[in-house]
Amino acid sequence: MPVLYGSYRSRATRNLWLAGEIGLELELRQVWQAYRLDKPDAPDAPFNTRSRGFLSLSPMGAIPVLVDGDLVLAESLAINLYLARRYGGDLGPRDEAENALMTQWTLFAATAMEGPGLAIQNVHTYGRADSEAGRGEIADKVEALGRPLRVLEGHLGRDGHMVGGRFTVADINVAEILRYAQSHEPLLAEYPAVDGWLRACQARPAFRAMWDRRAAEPMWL
Ligand SMILES: N[C@@H](CCC(=O)N[C@@H](CS)C(=O)NCC(=O)O)C(=O)O
Repeated sequence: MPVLYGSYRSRATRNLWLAGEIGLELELRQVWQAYRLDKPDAPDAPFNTRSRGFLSLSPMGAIPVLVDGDLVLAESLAINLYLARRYGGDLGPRDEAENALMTQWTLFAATAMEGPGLAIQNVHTYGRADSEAGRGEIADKVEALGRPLRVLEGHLGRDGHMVGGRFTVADINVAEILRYAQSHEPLLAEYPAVDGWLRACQARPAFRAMWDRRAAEPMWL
């Protein structure tokens, strides 16, 4: 059985959601991000991203990491593309053209949207949304997201899904990246096709099951 090293409050959500969609049994081995622990370097600290045993799997000290047989794979989006292709049936590509488009949209989201989205989420998470600096930062990041969101609005308005006219790994990868920016509620009002698509993705039972487990995981230890 493939083993996923990670936690529900991390980018492993992408992989856990996908595994739920395809009914793939994954063993989740809990790895805490070091910053979520009071004393990550203490000898009795829970297994975390600075633990020696984990660094031998992930020299970057980052989760998630997938181990499937001899394959050790980092990068959450690469893990999803691999799992979809190997185990996902129609959630993965049906041919090389779909494979290329799934890779394209995944990289599009990772490079054009993840940075600004995470910055918006951090403003909210760390309680800065009501300060002038926080509002200014959000405005900058919303502006940076304008161009990719207009591209997505046109694409989803025409096709309804990212690739192949059906729900695939590309929808999961893009939706999970866009989720960070959702913490700024007014953002998607101008993009009804993106908004409707994202809500539909997040209404799926496999997303809801992942989300409930995430909510049950403590943020800090
Ligand atoms: N691009 C990587 C980013 C991985 C990453 O930064 N993971 C975070 C959690 S979402 C982490 O492990 N941080 C470790 C730490 O800060 O201790 C991916 O998508 O897998």
